[in-house]
Amino acid sequence: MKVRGLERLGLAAVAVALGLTAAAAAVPGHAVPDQIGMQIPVTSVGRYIVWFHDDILMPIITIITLFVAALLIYVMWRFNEKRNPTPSKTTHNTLIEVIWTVVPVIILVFIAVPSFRLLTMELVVPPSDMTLKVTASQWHWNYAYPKADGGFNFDSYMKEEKDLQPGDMRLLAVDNEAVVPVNKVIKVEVTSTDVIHAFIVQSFGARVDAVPGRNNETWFKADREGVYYGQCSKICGKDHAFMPIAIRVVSDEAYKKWLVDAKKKFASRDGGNQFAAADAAPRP
Ligand SMILES: [Cu+2]
Repeated sequence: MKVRGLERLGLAAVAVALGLTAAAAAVPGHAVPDQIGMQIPVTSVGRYIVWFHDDILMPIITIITLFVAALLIYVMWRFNEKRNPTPSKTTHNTLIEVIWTVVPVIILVFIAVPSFRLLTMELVVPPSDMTLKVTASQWHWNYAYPKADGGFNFDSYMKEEKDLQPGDMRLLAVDNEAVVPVNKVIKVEVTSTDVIHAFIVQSFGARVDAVPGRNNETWFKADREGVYYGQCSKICGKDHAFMPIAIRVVSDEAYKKWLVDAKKKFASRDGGNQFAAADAAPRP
């Protein structure tokens, strides 16, 4: 990991000020208690997001904040009633007005370049190896696999506290995880059956709204095996906080092995496969 000097310094100062213990180190896949900062990214898009935030935005934010704070302190000291009993009547200063208009414009144009690049990376789906159809409902997710992989689908519900096994994370562990192969471009088609939900997996840098009657797309290519968690990110009703997303990224062999079992386990659900129509009439 790159040392993110300015950010570390800022966070350390905040932690000291609040009397907190040092921030916990991030781990891939989920947040940990006391963590500050983003989850460890495992896709190119995720890494770009973290780079954009840590190396571009944070330094700019820090410099502007320190500059404005210094100006305020100087003004309070230099122009207080004792030191400056007769205030000047100045109302305009063309040079300063031009500077405080042009400099923010330059900063915004500078930020726009990586920002639009990131948008392009997120929105342009590269040729995909596999399509996962994700359907949100109040309050669970359904994952449908393509016909080539068995054409089955299954619901994924959060595990109740009484069902948690050792190692399961409360509010994140689910009964059926979505399993995908590592180093493969996975196109995710996202929709909803009732209200607007949002599919987001932080470590993938993937986020897209699940809108009833609409088919939204996102994609990821995870280059590290593991379980990656996300949560519905649109307030979607009373159990909004209890519909986590769990994606297990495994090797090709492990994926094929999982498919064999999953085909049997979820075979009875074939009838509900949302891919049936899509397979019959492929989109251009
Ligand atoms: Cu939701």
